[in-house]
Amino acid sequence: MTANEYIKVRFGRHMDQCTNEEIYIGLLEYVKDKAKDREIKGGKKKLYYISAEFLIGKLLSNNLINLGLYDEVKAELEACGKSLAEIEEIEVEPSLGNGGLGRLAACFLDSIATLGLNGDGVGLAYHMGLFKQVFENNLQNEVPNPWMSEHSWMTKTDKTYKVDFGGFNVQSRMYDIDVTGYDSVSTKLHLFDVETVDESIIKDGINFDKGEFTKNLTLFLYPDDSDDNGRLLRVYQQYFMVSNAAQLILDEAVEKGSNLYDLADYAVIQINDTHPSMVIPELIRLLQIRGLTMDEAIDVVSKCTAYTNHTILAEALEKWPIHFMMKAVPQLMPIIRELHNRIAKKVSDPDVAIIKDDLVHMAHMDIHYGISINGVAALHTEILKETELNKFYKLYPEKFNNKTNGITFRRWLLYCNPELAKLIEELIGPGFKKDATELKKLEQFMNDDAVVQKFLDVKNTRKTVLKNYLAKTQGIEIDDNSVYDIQIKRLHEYKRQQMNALYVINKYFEIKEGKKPARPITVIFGAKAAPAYVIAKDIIHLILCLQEIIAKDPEVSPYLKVVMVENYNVTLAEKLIPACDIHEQISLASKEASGTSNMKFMLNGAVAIGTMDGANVEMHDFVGDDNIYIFGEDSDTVIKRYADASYVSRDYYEKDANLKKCVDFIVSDKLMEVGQKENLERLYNELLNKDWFMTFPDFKDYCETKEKAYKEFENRTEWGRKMIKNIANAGFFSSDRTIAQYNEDIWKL
Ligand code: Z16
Repeated sequence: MTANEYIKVRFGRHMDQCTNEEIYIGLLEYVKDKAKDREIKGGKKKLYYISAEFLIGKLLSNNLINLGLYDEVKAELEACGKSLAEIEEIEVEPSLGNGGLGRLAACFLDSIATLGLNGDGVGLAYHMGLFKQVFENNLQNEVPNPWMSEHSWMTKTDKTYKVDFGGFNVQSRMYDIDVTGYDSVSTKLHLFDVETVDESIIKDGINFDKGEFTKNLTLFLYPDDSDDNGRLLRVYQQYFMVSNAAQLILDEAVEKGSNLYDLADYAVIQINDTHPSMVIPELIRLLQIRGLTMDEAIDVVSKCTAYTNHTILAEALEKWPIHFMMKAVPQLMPIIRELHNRIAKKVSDPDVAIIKDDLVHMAHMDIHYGISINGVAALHTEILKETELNKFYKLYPEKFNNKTNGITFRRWLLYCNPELAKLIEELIGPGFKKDATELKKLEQFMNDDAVVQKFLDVKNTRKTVLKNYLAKTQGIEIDDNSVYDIQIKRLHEYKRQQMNALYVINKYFEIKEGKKPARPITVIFGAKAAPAYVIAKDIIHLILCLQEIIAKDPEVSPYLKVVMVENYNVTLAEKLIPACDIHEQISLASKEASGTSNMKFMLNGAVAIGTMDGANVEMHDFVGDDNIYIFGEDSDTVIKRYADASYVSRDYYEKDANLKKCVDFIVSDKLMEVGQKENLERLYNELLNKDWFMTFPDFKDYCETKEKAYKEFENRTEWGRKMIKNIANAGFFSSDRTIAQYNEDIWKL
């Protein structure tokens, strides 16, 4: 049945007689039906990817592509005067993640299904996604971001579980979202919810009553990224997630014939950051209830779980106070103590203990009682082994392994950049869609100027698409003849948006002094700050103030434009990334575990300016010095600076007149005209007295490297070759490769 026929049956009318809403609902149900037809016939062993976040993005087009229906449906719509783009606008993006970690989980689900692996995601059905960001008076405000509606990708199942907390219990319900593999099977994302959640307790912005757990349990996603906001509610959420997951895992194993002693033949669990770590004691607890001894239960569970670490930032390695655990999940504490005692008997070093200073170290539990621990890029895994987790590495060298992150090429090329996908297919055939390494074949065209021109043309097309999109959706005008220089990621000091802002100030002064750039520059930012992260919000304030000042300055505005897009999310990323010329990957070396937008930009023919950090290091290995702009101190230097506490930001400020001038501008009268004194002074003082992420030592090199990049951008043909080199070498960063490696080394499905 075609979509058209389906809609006719559903609404009793032909598509051209339906409203856009009706067509959307019709297509949604049509896709769900088709996905069901492809449901994987489960093998014996199954992967459970448990994650507090799945940043899946809109699903309609993605599913149509993966089901092979995209062209057909697009044509059917066009035949009755509709466009898929306008139907898509009706879909609300489910923002069930903060950033990289959640988006990675979504890319992984796509690849698991595409590779035909027996694996499901397990997470929470937060009623509100991550907050919606609105700008007012050059400041970030947060408002709720509801996304659930009557017609959604979630299907209510009849699975319900009882989850016990200290003093009360709740009944859960499982909702399923189909995960359609590309030209393959479909698997499932299971999201758990409680029926007692009450959206009416939300008041002014995103505030709500923190005490009423039955009403707020799955109300909000925690708006943190690499920041541990040590809240009791988070423990409740995490336990709710893993208790449901553990009950589901045991049920499914038993159903397939497990006697529970052989659970590891039926289930492997990937623990995404430490958020799902309580699945270990919870499974042990449930196995004891089902008749195993403590010894046996520990033995069984120790063969089933694997842990992924996504950051070395200490504040993000969760440590829960025992009194939190005793209040929320008292039934787990005897088990955690037992797990602790067994290790303490063998290893006396308190640094590897599970319980220390009345805190439960979740990562320590994962490492001692799991089969694998992996980092998310080569450098990151080395840092874990050599410094952060060195004592564990010495205990269990065989458990440590690297799995460099990846992205799904379906969403991040085929869907978001159809013009580029088409050009690639014309040049090397369609094989790259299933085997991303085939992109390497594009290198043969690097010296063919006519082909190079086609890549430049595609980029220009996408730049105009972005220009029109921003005009329509955000009321922002940009010049599509300018160079688009883009930094989009969560706002965090270690990612150093503040350094980019200082560069903007530097450029502002240059233009004022008569040194005009060869071509206008558009510096685009997109970033949400965690609502409680004060300095991050001050950095947003600075950027918005710069945007206003420069826009109002007729001497500067023809040459420089700053744009901070509002409410940066997956949908915006899909528009920004294909249009980008230069992308900013400027974290302080050693701090960005991997980064994944860097891979998306590379695949779409943008050239990076970046530090030797995270996956940038591997990108550099692939494309070489001429096709990526590397600057700044390396991770060894940075790690030493922290170790000997030798960094004094004020020294740099006082020795470098240009840097001083830029930093002083933050608190200048000019900025105070549009900004808030309190915020700007706080940021200024932070940089001058702390600058914990060392922007000052890298600033000069950063400015010089950017000048070099802008200069080389003017040689259009040479630039086009750089673009091709990047695209041709992006194949390694397909999440299909990453998932194949997880399966080969850890899951063994
Ligand atoms: C997150 O997005 C990441 C790490 C973390 O501990 C928590 C959250 Cl919410 C990010 C890393 O910062 C990033 O470098 C990495 O690419 C991404 O996780 C996926 O691994």
